[in-house]
Amino acid sequence: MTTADRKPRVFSGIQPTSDSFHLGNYLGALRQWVAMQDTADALYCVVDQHAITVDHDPKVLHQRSRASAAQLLALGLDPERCTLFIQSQVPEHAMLAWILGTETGFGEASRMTQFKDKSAKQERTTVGLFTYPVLMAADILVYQTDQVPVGEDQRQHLELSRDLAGRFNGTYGDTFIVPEPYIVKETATIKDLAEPEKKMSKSSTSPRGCLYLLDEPNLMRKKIKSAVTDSGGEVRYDMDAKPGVSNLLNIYAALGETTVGKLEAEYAGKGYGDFKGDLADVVADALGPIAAKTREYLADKAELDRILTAGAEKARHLAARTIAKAYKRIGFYPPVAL
Ligand code: ATP
Ligand code: LTN
Repeated sequence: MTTADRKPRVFSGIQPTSDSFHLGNYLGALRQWVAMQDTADALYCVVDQHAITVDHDPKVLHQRSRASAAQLLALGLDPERCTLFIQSQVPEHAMLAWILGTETGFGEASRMTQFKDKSAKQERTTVGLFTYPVLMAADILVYQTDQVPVGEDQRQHLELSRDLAGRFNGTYGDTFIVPEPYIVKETATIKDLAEPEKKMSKSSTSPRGCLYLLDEPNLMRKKIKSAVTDSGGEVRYDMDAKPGVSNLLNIYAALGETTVGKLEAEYAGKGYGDFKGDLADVVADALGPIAAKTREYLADKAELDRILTAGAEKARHLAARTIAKAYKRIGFYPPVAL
């Protein structure tokens, strides 16, 4: 079979670092994950090994990995149509990360902006946080991935993955597919509702800035209605002059299955109040049901474990093939069977 005959391989990951995903995760990445199940051979991973690169509590991490998987299922991932698993259940990621670390320049890793941001916020910075992007490259390359759906903030990490694949292939012979980023322009960076010059993030300093998928619908409404808008009451898209309203327009267009242009026309002559009131309903209607569905998946522990184990087994089969190839190219002995 040639590349043209088969569905593209898609891989992406999300960290279990909060009790709930947020609207930025959803519009920037997770919505694409759901859609790509039908067009691609998709693998999705809860990357718990990335989550320990900052301080963590083992019990909380374990619980959040489970809650993350349940949310992904509630959002529409279907284990019959994609492979969903937890990173630590597939040791091949860490095996490849070691190899790729030896291909990564120290200066190259030092230029990663996420490392600079995150290490500045930590009391102690670890080698693990520094090599985080190398593990991410391993996640992607170990599955011979064609496309990686992520938000804009991950573009630099993807560039590193591409460089490492190309470098390894150049030195040792063709081993890895060089992956492409899949970033949807309109929702590539959803902004914080209270500080629209920053990206929406769980580490938002304002309690109303980040809209969580598991928030109560009334809280979602409140957060939208209290979102910072700009001076001048006009509902018009201009990311530089009106970042608050423009961010809300992007959110509305994405969740309401419409376009920014149509929304501008619809709200011409109306104030921010009407616009935000309607958007509050759109958000609460679209995201409101996710919490109950998540609780349902969490209530059946045995079934959730079954889904995740089956996913990890499928993923391991694929990953082991790449490891066998890479080990041979490097001059390693093959891993012994247990
Ligand atoms: P943090 O809050 O520490 O920045 P995070 O919310 O970005 O973490 P991740 O697990 O790092 O969570 O990201 C998961 C996915 O969500 C990634 O593909 C990332 O690009 C995307 N993403 C995160 N925040 C946003 C955002 N504000 N807009 C668009 N996409 C986002
Ligand atoms: N660093 C990513 C999470 C992540 C990831 C990946 C995304 C880890 N491994 C592989 C895509 C592909 C982030 O979203 N912060």
